[in-house]
Amino acid sequence: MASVLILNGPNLNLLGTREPGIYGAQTLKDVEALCHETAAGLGLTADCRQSNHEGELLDWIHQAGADQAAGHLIGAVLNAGAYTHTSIALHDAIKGSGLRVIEVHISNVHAREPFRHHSYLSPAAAGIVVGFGTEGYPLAIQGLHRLASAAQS
Ligand code: CA2
Repeated sequence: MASVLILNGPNLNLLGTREPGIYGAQTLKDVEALCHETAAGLGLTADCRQSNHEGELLDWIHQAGADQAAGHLIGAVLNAGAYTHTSIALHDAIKGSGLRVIEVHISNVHAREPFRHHSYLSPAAAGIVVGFGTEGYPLAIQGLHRLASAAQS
């Protein structure tokens, strides 16, 4: 069975513990359960990971590119947190690995501080889901599945 990789970056382990007005009340565990359920409905398994370390995210993206090329993975849903706005390294990893990535943000970053308006990842992403709260994750998995299926046919 093919899988979908769900990557969450820095501070997303704090979901549901603070700032519910911005990020909602669901914990990361709740979000991951939603991803497992969505993936199962599409005949996929979800591999959910979170890291506060840029290098670990880079390593996972590199490996995922190889897994996608081998046909084991349809791509990744990536909420890179604040690295979205700072990391040329993540941009280069997505491009260099060939990984199909849907960029997700729980909040509508464009309605927030100006420093959140620019993403280094968007030009490398296959799609973007922003501002749907944690429902953005199932939406991104569904969109990724459709893109991957279309690429096969
Ligand atoms: O809206 C999103 O999903 C973000 O990627 C979340 C990042 C933020 O830096 C991006 O600009 C937008 C922050 C994740 C931190 O999450 C927390 C959750 C609860 C309490 C504190 C932080």
